Parts: sequence; C-alpha cells; structure tokens
Amino acid sequence: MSNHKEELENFMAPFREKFGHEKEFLQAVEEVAETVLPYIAKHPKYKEAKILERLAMPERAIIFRIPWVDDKGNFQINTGYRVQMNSAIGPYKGGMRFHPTVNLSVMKFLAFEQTLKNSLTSLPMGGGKGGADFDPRGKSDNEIMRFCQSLMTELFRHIGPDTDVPAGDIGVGAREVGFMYGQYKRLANEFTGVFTGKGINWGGSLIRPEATGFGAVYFTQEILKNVGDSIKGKTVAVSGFGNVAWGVAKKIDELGGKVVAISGPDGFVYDEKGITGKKVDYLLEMRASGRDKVQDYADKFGAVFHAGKKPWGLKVDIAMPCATQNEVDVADAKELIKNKVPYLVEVANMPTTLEAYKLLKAAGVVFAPGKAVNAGGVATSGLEMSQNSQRLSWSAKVVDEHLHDIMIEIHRSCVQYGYDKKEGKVDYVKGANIAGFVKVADAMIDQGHV
Ligand code: 2IT
Repeated sequence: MSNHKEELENFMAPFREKFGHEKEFLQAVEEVAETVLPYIAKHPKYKEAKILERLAMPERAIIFRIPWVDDKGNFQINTGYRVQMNSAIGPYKGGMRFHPTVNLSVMKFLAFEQTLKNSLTSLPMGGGKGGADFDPRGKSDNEIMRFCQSLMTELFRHIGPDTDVPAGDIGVGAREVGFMYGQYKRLANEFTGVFTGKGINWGGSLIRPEATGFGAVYFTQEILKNVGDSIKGKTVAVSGFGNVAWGVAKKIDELGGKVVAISGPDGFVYDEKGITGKKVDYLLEMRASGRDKVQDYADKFGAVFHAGKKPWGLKVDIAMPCATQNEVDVADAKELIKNKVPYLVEVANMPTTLEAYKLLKAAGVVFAPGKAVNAGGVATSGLEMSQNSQRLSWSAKVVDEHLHDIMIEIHRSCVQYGYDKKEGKVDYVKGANIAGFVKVADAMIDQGHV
C-alpha cells in the first residue's frame, strides 16, 4: 500500500468500525479525507488538534418521533432528525429533507457536506441538516400541514435565528417551509428569520427559488472561462425536473446553451430542440402536479421519452446530475467516458459514487463537486438571513449580483487550493475540500477544545 492509501485507511478505520452501517456518511468522509489528509500532513497543527476527526462528529444529533393522523383518521408515525454538525463559523444552517430514504447516515453525510459547503460561501454559517422519512407524494395539503406542525412541535426547541436555521431540500418547498414556520412562530411567539426559503411576502428573498440552479450555471461558466470557453452553444444533460433542474435550465437557456435532457422516476426525456422559453416553466407545473412523471413533458412537446433510463448515455458537452445522491454509478461513468463527455458538474449533493468518480477522474473528465457547484442555494439563504436581520428586502438584481460574485469567489478558492502545476489543470474536488476545510479548521483552533 502506498503511504497515502495507508494514511487514509488508518484515518477511516475507527469510523468504519463505529459507523459501518452508515454507508453514505462514510462515503462523504472518505472523499474529503482523501484530498484533505495530504494537506493536513503538511500543516501539523490540524493533525494535533484532530480537526478532521472532530469535523466528522456532529456537535449534536437529535432524533425524534413525529406522530400525526392521516385524512382517514389512521395514526401515523415518522422519524425526524436534525444533525447539528458544526457551529465554528456561524449558526447551524442547512435544509430539511422529506423522503422515504432519510436515515441517520443520509442526514450525517448531508450535514458534513453542508459544513464545508457553507464555509466555501464565505458567509458566516455553520453546518446542519434535518428531515424525516416521510413521503409527501400522494398526501393531501392537510396531511402535509399536520405532519409539518407535529414535526415542529418538537424541533422548535432546538432551533432559532441565531442557533440553527433550517430551509428546504428534497420534498420540502415553499408549502412545507410555510407550515413549519407558522408552527414555530406560534410556539416561540416571535417573528424571526428562523427559516430560509420563506414566502416572498413574509421574509423570503427574491432569487432564492432560482439560486441553486443559477449558482451552478455561474460556477460552470467559470470552469469554462478558465479554459477560454463559454456556455454558448453547449449541450447539457440534466437529471431531475424539480426546482434545481428548473433553475439550471432557465440560466443555461439565457446564456445560449441548450438543456436537451431531464429525468424523473419514470425515465428521461430527450428534447433535441432544447428546453427553452415556456418549456422551462412547464417543469414547475409538472412538479406542482405531484404526478412525478417526466413523460408528461414528452407528451406535451413531442420530445422522446426513454422509460426507466437515466440520461447519462447521451453525447453532450456537460452532464449535470441535479436529482439525488449516488445517481451516477460505475455503469453511467463508463457511458459518459465512452461518449467523451468532457464535463461532469455535480449539482445534487454527492450524486456520483466514489468508484464512478475515480473512473471519471482517471479518464480526464473535468469533475466539479456538488459542495462547490450547488453552494449558491445556501449562499442565497445566507443573504435571506442578512435581509431578515436588517428588516429589509433587496431587489432581485442585488441578490443575483451577490450570488454571482459568491460563485466566482468559490471558483477562485477551488483554483487556489486545487490547481495542479504539473498537470496544468484544476482538481476541483481537492480545491473545494481544502478551501472549505481551512476556514472551519482555523476557527476551531481559535476556539479551543470545544
Ligand atoms: O443542500 C443544500 O445546500 C440545501 N438544501 C440548501 C440549504 C439552505 O439552508 O438553504
């Protein structure tokens, strides 16, 4: 075993022993440790203070019962989570996910990624994540409301505008944030910025709905600019068709590129002419319908529907997975390599398996990690918090300009820590991990053994 490999194995061993069943969490830690350990070896102060070991241990994890009654009068129980990972640089910050796959491993992986991501934004936000193993599909508005209220009846005592500020994620949009915020306000008897992703007339920020997608495209723009290229004329395959995919499609269209694929649980749609103009907003309609079928797009606009398939077999310039973790596996990576897709830009959190990532890297595919690419979402949440503290709301132009500047700065940080002189190119995974790590690590050292 090489020195590097041995060091990684030594670092991972206690985590594997203790959390062997937490697959996603171990995957996220390993991906970070792989690039950060060599940096730590050159900066022993981080090793002595066991910073990476501490970073991978939540400051606090809350698991709680969520009892609720469905429309038929049946008693239902779900499990709720809030993982408060790290508060070295600010209050815990991160979304809430409602999905049947939610468990402690998924929550810990997301909270760990969130800590480094939030650090990259340059805004003062620590890392956290929460959610429940609740499936919003097929539930009535009343059921969603009762569920959100029951969840908040417990969660409210653990959060606060200067303590922990949740937001949306998969399965949690404006409706769910509204119901949770309403119950928080009632219990705490205060109107504060305790949530982001709020409605525009009760403290929300303009551009927050678009921010993750717009930010991802701004980051892609920087990757291309760095090699003297641009988005104009590029074809893009996207997975998912939710809020994030919509923001990506909207901005790519605006900048003269062409999103030719979207996907859903039923398969993917190939639209040779591109998802442009009115077709972009149809994505929102499709999501709001709750049908969860992208075939609806193909039927409406005469595009080609591929049942049960993922869009990674297409010959495109840029692949942008926007759906969920581990959606790009080894077989998909081989397809992308075969088709000579030059760029894989992760928009979801950890959409690529570790093995697939290694294949893509070895094949020379430019790979940008989610924690840098999708940081525009939480960055704009940070801007929402600033507006709430000021009791002001900024124009769309002001928020968008801040978002754009933040994404340019994140790209610059990735280049600073990830540029490889020998190879003459940027390792974005290394750059994002080290840049995110250094800020949190230095704050932890300043604050002593806490
Ligand atoms: O993964 C993420 O960064 C989010 N779901 C957004 C978190 C936030 O606090 O806006």
